[in-house]
Parts: sequence; structure tokens; C-alpha cells
Amino acid sequence: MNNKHDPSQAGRTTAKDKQLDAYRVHSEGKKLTTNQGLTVSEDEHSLKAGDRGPTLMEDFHFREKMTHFDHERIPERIVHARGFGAHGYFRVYESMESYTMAKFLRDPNLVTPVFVRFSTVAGSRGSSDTVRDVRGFATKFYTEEGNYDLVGNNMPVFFIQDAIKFPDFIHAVKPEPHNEIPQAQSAHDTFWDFVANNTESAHMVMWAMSDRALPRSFRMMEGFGVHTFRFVNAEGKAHFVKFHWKPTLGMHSLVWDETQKIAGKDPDFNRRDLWEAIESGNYPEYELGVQMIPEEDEFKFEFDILDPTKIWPEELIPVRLIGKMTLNKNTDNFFAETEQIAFHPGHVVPGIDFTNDPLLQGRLFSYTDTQLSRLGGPNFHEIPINRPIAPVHNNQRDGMHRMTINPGPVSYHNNGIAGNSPHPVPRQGGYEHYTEKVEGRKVRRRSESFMDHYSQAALFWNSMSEVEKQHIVSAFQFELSKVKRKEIRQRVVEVFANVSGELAARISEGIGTIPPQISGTASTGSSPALSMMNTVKSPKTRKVAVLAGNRFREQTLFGVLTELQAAGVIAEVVSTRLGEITGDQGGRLEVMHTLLSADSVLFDAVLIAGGKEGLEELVSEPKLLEFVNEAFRHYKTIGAMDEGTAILPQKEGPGVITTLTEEAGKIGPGNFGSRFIEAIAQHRHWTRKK
Ligand code: HDD
Repeated sequence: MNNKHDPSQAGRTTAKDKQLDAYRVHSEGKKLTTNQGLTVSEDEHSLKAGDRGPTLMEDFHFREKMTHFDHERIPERIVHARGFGAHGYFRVYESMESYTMAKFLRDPNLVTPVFVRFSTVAGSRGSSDTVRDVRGFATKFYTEEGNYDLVGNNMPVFFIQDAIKFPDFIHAVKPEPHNEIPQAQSAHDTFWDFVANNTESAHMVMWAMSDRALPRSFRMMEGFGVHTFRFVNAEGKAHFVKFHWKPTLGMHSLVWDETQKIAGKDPDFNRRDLWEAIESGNYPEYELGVQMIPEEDEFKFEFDILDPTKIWPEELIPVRLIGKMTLNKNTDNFFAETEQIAFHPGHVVPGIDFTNDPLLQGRLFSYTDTQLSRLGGPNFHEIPINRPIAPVHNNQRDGMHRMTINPGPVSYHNNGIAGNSPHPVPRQGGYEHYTEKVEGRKVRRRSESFMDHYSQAALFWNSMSEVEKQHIVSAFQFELSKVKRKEIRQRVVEVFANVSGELAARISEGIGTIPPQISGTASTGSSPALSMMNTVKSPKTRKVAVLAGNRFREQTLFGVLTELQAAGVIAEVVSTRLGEITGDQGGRLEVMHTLLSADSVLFDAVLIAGGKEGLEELVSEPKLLEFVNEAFRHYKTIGAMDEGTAILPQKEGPGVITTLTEEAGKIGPGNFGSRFIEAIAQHRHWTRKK
């Protein structure tokens, strides 16, 4: 049963957590045993015939240990192989019962346990977090009525309109099959050849080339169910619905140069960020939003609402925020939980149904099918992380790795021996499919209403700020300059000229293609909600590198550190060696990183402390200036106090905060702290001239 109380107040315990507890094994202080429970006396040496003799076949302990090890890997996911998950809970703000029967959306007192897995799509399990890619955002709600999976992405549209093209698209974006190059990147010939020859991908490609593909944090990106689903209420009335996740910290991205460097410096950047945020009690939060269209309005729009390459502009159909999800517990074991979780868009509860979106329809087959080989058989629902908290009773039996022991002779329906149980429950809570009227000829065709591939790609382009537009152009240029076949580059520019002549012309500059003579755009509309510039700005959980050495100016630094802490900013001291540094009045600070191990790309902002002696020591390391200059180039906030101002690349300008600015010539903190924090909240200072 779901908890009625708030788990964040109660030791983070949800009904799912209690269920998982039955499977947790704690080995502290325990004797080492084999898998048969036999106590082991020795675990360093295999059983041998004499000290220098051969290992004996009868060494069951060695054989068991080695056999288990030899089989410790399972196939990685065919897509979304690299992912990271966490537990949490969801609660609806107010009852949605006029729209849906789903119990977890009807009762604001109900706390529903969730598990979320974030992922990249193209890369292998061991690839880097910060590649240019779509991010998966898959949520399993363990509801009282069974598991509900919202298997979405951080972009609201998709590359293709029909699931039959999914294998083609994925083959094109994955490393090329003849040489398995490149890893986790779309910057290669086959991806762009696909784009050039499948113009339905144009809208999604705009998103993939935008900053949305480079999230600063899983905690700072939106999520989308992508497809149009259906809400059905107790009277059988249906609404079309699109799902959104809105992060309370706003949407923020890295810059491209930074992502590439982070990929080497800390390939686990996004997963480490999520792990650390949860460990330190900064629980990520996302509000659940819905856009709803009454069934009778299906054909009132310029676009087909079943087309997964189209958004419903928020200005046209507002997003109603209906609840909040909080992630408050890391996994105990990555493999058992994050790797073994199995999502499926077909895991629904009463009140939530499908539509005829041909991409969704195909997904309904694929997800169970893939688990059969990935998780080794039809009983993957019995793996602890996949078990619903609702009871399971049916006549399914046997198969690989069956855990449940079903007593009795009956495993069929209808039966007389067991009083016909387990029995279906019609019209009393049993899932009933929406009785949509369907009629038609069998055809292998796409609806005419899906044929406009460019209008919303143009809508997206028009909605971007100039900075975002420039990033999109640079992304196209980067990717296309990695494409070896000139004719593909040329075709891509021709395709995107249909979106916007300006876009095509700007991409062409520098990649040697000839832009077609088109000056118009496929749409003049714009949707301000699509730009990331208008997002929530908060300093909370931002990471600042504090560059300081011995005899730092205590009076100024300690005050600012206190202010940063109060604002929820995480400050970590970077110096020449680990240990402690001592201030000019004897105060001490713990050094978290050395200039050798830290890089500015791993921080949101830099703070240079005052104190001549310590600064001289820091500056003697060539890395120091590189650290500051790189943060400056990446538009980050740089604060400098007292003598620290001497090493700034520019003494003033957007996001450069100094103790000089206010009281020129005088040393003193003024309102430095609050100005610095305000600048950090801005995330980046795009107007900076470099
Ligand atoms: Fe998919 C995994 C999201 C289209 C077939 N998909 C997968 C995951 C996410 C998505 C987030 C990772 C789940 C996890 O963390 O374990 N997929 C999407 C979205 C799509 C989409 C938002 C379009 C709107 N997917 C899609 C199509 C197909 C698949 C059209 C096939 C017909 N997806 C799969 C899969 C995966 C998968 C092969 C790989 C591992 C898994 O399912 O469990 O079945």
C-alpha cells in the first residue's frame, strides 16, 4: 500500500522501499559463505595439489566464484544503455478525477513511490555523460493500481513518425557498423545521411542541435511523455493529454566546448551531480504538467495531434501543473536497481490509455520484447525493482528464473476447482480499454496530416534567442564538418533551407556548402516557452571553485562563504595542495581539490580570494590562469576579492564581480556577496565580450 505520509519527513520510507527491504542483504560482521550457505574458511588460494601444484577440479568454491564472475554482465540496452536512477515519490496537488480515474492522480494525500532513470540514447554503458544527445527521462510510478511507466525524453518530439523506422534511425545514429566509430555521437555520415533522406526528422534535429542536448544537470532539464496519451474519467469521457516534467531549478545547459572537456575530465559528470545532490539532501524536484484537449477538439489544430514530431505550443494549450515528484534516495546497488529496471510505455493504470500515434503503437510491442533477451526471460517483472506494490495474481507459470511459488493444481481460466479464481473484475476497477471507434482499410501509409515536416522546426528556430540560434548554427557546423561525404553536407543544408533560409545560409558559412536561394521560413510563429532564456534562475546547488592559498584574506572570504552557504551555493576550495590553508588571522579552510585534479569546467563559477602571498603561490602554477580564463570563456560568473582582482582577464563586464566595482580603489567587501550570488543564479553571462 502507498504511504499516506510524506516520506521525506519519515526516513524516506515508501511502500516500495519497504518491499525492497525484504531483498536487501547486509553483510557487515557476517561470515563469508558460498551461494549454498556453506561457511568458507579461506578465500585467497585455490585448492591445489601441493604448494606449487595444479588447481584441483573439486575446488567447488573456486568454480562457483569464477562461474558467477564469468556471467556477471547482461546485454546493455539497445538504446539508452547509459543511465542513472534514483528513488523518490510523487504527489498530485489536487484531484484530477474530472479527467482521469487514475487513483494516484485523484488523491492529493496519496504518496506514490517512483523510480526514475535518466539516460543518454546513443552511447554504450561506459560512454560519457555530457555528449550531444537526447536524454531519456523514464519514470516508474509504483501505484496501488499497478505500475505506471511514463517513458519519456527531455525533448518533446521525436525523429520519426512510425515505429517501423526506429531500427533504421538507431542504426544510423549508433557507431557505424563497419568500424564501430564514433562512440556516442551523431556527428558522422550515417546520422546526417538519415536526416537528409528522412525529412520528418527536421523538427527533432533542431532540438538535438540546441542547448537542450547538453544539460548542465539531470536536475535542470525538462521531461516529456512525447506522445499524445488519453485520460479517461469514471464516466468514460476522454481527453487527449501530453505529459511534461518541469524542474523547479529551471532548465540550464553546458556550452559545447565545456561538454567535450568534461567528457574527459569527469565522464560521470551528470550522474555524480545527481548522486551528490541526493546524498546532501538537495532533492531534485520536478512538477508534473499536463496539456489536455477534449476528445471532440481532435481536429481543431493546424497540426495532427497524433503526430509525434509536433508539439502542442504551450501558448495555445497551456500546461497545467498538477503534482510534484521529489527524488530523495539513491540506489543501494546500481545493477540490481538501475540496470535491471524495465520500463514499458504499455504499463498503464485505469484512467490512462493510448492513442493511435503510430510511434507509440510500435513502442507497445518493443519494450517487453527487448527485456526477454536483456533480462533473460519472461519473469523480469519478479526482479525486486520491477515488482509492483499491488498484488499479482494470474495463471502465468514457470519460465527462466521463476521466483514465485504458486501452490495448487490450477493455472487456467475458467476453472471450477479454484472457484474460478483468480477472476477478472469487469467494471469494478479492472482495466478497460477506451472503446474508441476504429474503422479503415489495411494500408501501409502515412496520414496526409503528418506530411508537414518544417513548420514546427521553423517555430522552434523563431523562438530562440540570438545566443541560442548561434549555438544551433555552431552545432550544425560542428556536426557537418565531421561528415566526410560532401554530398550529404550539401543535402542537409538544402533540407534545412526549407525550415529557414537564414538558418541554411548561416550553417553554410564555414562548411563549404552552397545555400539554396531561399530567404523565407516555413512558419513565422514563435513560442516563447521553447527558449531556455526565460527559465527559473536560482543559485541553489551551484558549485563554486574558491581559489585560495595560505594567508588568504580572512575577513572578506569568510563573510562571503557564509553568504554562499546561506544561499545554498556549494563552495569548494581549490589550492596548490590538499590539506588545510591558513588565513591571515589564523582561521583555517579545508582544501577539497588541487589545481592538478580540478578544472573550471567542473564548476559553475570561480571565486578568487584575496591575500598576496597565497595568490603568488597559486599563480606560480600555470594551470591557475588557464582555470580562470576558461571559466571566463565559458561565460561563468567570476568573483575576485582584494588582490585576487589582479588575475582577472577583464576587470569588469557581465558576470565579473569584484570588490573594486563598488568602491574603486578601496579594499572592502561592500555588497560583494549578494552581487556574486545574484550573478551565479544567472547561470551564464552570454553578453560577455571575449
Ligand atoms: Fe524507447 C528504451 C524513450 C521511441 C524502443 N526508450 C527507452 C528508454 C527511454 C525511451 C527513456 C530508456 C528506459 C530506461 O531507462 O530503461 N523511446 C523513448 C521515447 C521515444 C522512444 C521518448 C519516442 C517518443 N523506443 C522508441 C521506439 C522504439 C523504442 C519507436 C521501438 C519501436 N526504447 C526502445 C527499446 C528500449 C528503449 C529498444 C531499450 C531498452 C528498453 O527499451 O528497455 O525497447
